Amino acid sequence: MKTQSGFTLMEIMVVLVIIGILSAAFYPAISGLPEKAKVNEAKSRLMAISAAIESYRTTEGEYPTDYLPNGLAVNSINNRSEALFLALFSADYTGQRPSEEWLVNTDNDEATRNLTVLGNRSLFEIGDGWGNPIAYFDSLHYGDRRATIIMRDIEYGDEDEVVPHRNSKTDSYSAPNSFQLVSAGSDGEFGTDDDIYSFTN
Ligand SMILES: [Ca+2]
Ligand SMILES: [Ca+2]
Repeated sequence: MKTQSGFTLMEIMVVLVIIGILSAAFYPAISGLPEKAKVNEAKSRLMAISAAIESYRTTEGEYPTDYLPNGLAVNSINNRSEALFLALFSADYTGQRPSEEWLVNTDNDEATRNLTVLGNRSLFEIGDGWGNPIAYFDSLHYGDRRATIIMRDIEYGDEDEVVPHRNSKTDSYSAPNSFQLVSAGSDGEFGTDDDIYSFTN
């Protein structure tokens, strides 16, 4: 009498169906973890950068400007974020700084001269947990209503615009006497629900 060895087609199919059900059940939990960790990472970066900005104000007497010095930039992309980088990494500034590991340069540009402690002319931005520049607005310039253009990383491959946040009920600017930091969040797009702010609305 022959003994049957191996699996029948039916047995294999049952196993595949079970694997499918288990994957579907656990996928959201597994895939959600890195995103949640990145959101938390972005939030803690915004807090650390905010603390550095307050430190700058304590030592320099005013918030870092979000305007680049005249003639320094070669393009008009990421300028306000780059101005914040220049202020916090200026050779003259000795207060608190964000981590150098957070620096990105999504438009890959250089300044016409070296103004930072890093010893090169790279015009960095401070990035969020997804490698996109964090937008910075100095309250002195909210009223310009000029949209800052932020180049997102090459994975998204295009430009985006962001304006200072306003309270939806009163239409007045949020954080009216200080500054705003904005991360585009996990979707890499400004102006959507997952954006992360340095202030509470
Ligand atoms: Ca840049
Ligand atoms: Ca977003």
